Amino acid sequence: MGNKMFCWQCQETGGGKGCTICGVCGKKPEVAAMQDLLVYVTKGLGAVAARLRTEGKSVSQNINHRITQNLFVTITNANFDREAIIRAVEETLKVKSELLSQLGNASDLPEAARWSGCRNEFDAKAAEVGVQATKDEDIRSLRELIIYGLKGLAAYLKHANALLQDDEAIDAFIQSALAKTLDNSLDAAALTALALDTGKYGVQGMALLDKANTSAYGNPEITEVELGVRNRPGILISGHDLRDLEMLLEQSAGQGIDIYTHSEMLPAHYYPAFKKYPHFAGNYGNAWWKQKDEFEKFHGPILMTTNCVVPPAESYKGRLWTTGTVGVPDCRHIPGAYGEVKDFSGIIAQAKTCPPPEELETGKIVGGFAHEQVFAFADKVVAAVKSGAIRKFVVMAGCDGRMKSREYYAEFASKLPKDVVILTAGCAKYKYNKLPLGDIGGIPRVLDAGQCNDSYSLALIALKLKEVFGLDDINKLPLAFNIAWYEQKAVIVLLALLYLGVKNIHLGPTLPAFLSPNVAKVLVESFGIAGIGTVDDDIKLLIG
Ligand code: SF4
Ligand code: SF3
Repeated sequence: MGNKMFCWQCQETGGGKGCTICGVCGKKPEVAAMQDLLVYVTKGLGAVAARLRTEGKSVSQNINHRITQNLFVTITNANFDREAIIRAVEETLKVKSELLSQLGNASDLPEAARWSGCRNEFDAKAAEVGVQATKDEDIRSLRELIIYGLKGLAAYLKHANALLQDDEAIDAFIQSALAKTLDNSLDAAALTALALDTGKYGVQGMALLDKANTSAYGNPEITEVELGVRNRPGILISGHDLRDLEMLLEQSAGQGIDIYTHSEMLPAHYYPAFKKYPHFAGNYGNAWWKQKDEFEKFHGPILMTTNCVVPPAESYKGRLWTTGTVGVPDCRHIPGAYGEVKDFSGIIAQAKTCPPPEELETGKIVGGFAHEQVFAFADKVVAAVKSGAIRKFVVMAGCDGRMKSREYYAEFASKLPKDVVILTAGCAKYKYNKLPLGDIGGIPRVLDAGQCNDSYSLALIALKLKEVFGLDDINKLPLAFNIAWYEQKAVIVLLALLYLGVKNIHLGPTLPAFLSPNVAKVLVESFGIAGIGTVDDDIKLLIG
């Protein structure tokens, strides 16, 4: 091996192959090592929990949550705090040893399930258990595809859990899948089947989160969101956790400050429940990768509830706060376990001492086109398709990122024929949601369903259209998929779409480095997965 680290889980991985000296995201080798170890011990805990289940014993909610939180911690741009990750490893080893004592015979479990060690042994162990510990490139590729899908699924589950929604079947699946990534008897065919099964639970996980969000906050509705700023100090909240936003809005009401959303928190404005707060001011800035510049100009404190956080500049480090699975060394962390009310008084107090944000832009954008809202005007959409006013829909959901090659998506959106509608979700939309793309008979040409997890809404909309048009196959709809990916939530969305039978998905700006040539071949041959080409060629190919 000889590498100081090896990580290839995101689209921006070093040289398109793997980060080996330091992460392009800013992840240092010593943090990467503890993330590798956390994944390893979490696989071990999953294997022990899966065995307990096969023995007919119960697995507590605490264990379920520990596993999903650990996986979430290791997602790209979530946690850069080595100490916090070490504590997670220690806690995992502790609960694992308690569970092991409940098992009759554990000697046949994989080594990850039986291993224990103390802090001074962690680095040596981490060096043995990373991605490259699996020698066969196809097995390694499939194991990582599954693990990254599980990380994305775990993230979505964690948000549902925060709203007191659990689904034991999904946790049981995650645990058994983790165990299977340790099982050397499983061949490529078995692991390919497991990857597709992960997609099935991805759909279930996103459905659970959809239910959690809409039952807590109502169904998203068409909403205009302010892009400008007010003249009072503010707190900027980023990431995907709506429960954190709710608590922050409640605690900051009437305090002389405003709350602004950033990046993936923008869709919070679409929920009826948050509209009652007059200090919920608008959305500030763009996708995650511009945060260094934009956080500087915000002047007030920033709360990161999930990924994507970029290691901050010294100039605003003192204003960056984390909570949940996010961690940044030297930044303040707001604790709070499942079901607890977090205390945001510190960040609110800091906000009051700060100047108001600097204006980045003015105007409004519109969103809120989640399933119920789109179903409400389905007649109009169907009529527009039948009359030919809408020729096609293109799903352009997913992630944004810093690579220049992503300009492709802005160009693709602007060059699309005027009778094509974009369906989007996730932070990918920032490449085109502020372009003047107009509407078709009152239907905006960019329909934003929400966060990346709300890609579930796009799937429901597609299934609804299939039903309305009386089609037997989702692939017969006038619908193309041109998805931008960056981190592991996009991996679970992709696996979910494959499970739903969607074919010919274009994935860019590059295909994952973790797909070996043989695994990529299976995805191309069985599902028609393809990369992207030039904008003009792809418009011809996808729109005709
Ligand atoms: Fe590199 Fe991406 Fe891993 Fe960060 S998450 S170390 S950029 S592959
Ligand atoms: Fe964006 Fe990180 Fe993926 Fe939720 S905030 S989509 S990249």
